[in-house]
Amino acid sequence: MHKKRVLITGITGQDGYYLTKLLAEKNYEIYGLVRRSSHNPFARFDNDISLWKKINVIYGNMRDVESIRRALDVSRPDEIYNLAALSDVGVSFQCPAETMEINYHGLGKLITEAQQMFPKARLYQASTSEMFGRTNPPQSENSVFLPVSPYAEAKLRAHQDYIRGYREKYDFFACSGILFNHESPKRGENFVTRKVTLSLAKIKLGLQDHLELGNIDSKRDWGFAGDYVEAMWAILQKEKPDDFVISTGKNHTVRDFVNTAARHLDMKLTWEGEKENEVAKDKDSKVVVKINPKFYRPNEVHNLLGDSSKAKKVLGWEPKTSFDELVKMMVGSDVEYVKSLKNISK
Ligand code: F7E
Repeated sequence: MHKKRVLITGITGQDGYYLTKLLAEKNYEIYGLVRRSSHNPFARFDNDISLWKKINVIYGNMRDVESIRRALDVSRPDEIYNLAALSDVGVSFQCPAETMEINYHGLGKLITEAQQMFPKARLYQASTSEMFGRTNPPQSENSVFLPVSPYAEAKLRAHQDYIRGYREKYDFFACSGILFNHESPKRGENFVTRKVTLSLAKIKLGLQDHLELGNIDSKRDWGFAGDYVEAMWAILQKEKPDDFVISTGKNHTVRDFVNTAARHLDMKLTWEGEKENEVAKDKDSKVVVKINPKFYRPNEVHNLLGDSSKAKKVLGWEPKTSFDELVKMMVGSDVEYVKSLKNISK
């Protein structure tokens, strides 16, 4: 039987890790476009060397059309997953042009080449709930898009011009998953969930004094990245290309996330004060969480809550991991990680 071939951009990120794991189990031949870096780009695969060895690495990046062409030529993909992006929403306000270059024009280069070289290939685009921006929850495939950040604007243009556009103009099998926030122990340390679990683990084990956060009232629909890559794959297996909202249908504030993570560390937090002066104290009245307006964004998405009933009906996809299980998993992993840091410093 023909072994399926896949090209994954952004393979070194959180979702790249879980998708690689899934597709390796499904016996795909895996090719990854990897940006050269003086750091180890495969740090996330460190505990999983045998998985890392399954990746055929092609160096290149989303700015460089020659490298994209080469990646397509070498991989001859049946399926393409475009996970490469500047994904930090807060940072995108500081570098809007770079965000547009990677998140919009990058997909443009990839899909233009792919459609010409491999018109039968199937392409998955990592679209995002950020595109809904200020739209009232719950958000579904039928909701309007009201993006409020450079990140969301670039992703929305990519979604409209290249995914819907190529599907309609060229009959190209271009799909997107409109994924709501998805987290895991492999999440980057700048995203709020991982920042919280890592910082609280460090505080608990005496390696950090306190944690500083921005807007703790914003609400997100947080799921587990390991569940969400199964939806990505399922989207590309359907007869017709389409777009799907992928979410849990439950949301929580950042403050809830902090409280839940603290509970899994046996820390009981008490909140007092208001706005910039709000703090959380532990049972000994020591301040462990403070607000720092430095982490406020120029424009905020306040309330995301996905309705993924279409994914359930058409793909048979449902999240398996609850919010509490997700937080517990991240806290547990960070406690082990922080213990290993303590051993190194001994
Ligand atoms: O922020 C608030 C922040 O950076 C979540 C990306 O994967 O999901 C992610 O985007 C919320 C925001 O994720 C801090 O203001 C408070 O309201 O973890 P985040 P995000 O912006 O929702 C979507 C679906 C994507 O597509 C993106 O690529 O938490 N918040 N205090 C903070 N956020 C951060 N990062 N740091 C803080 O100190």
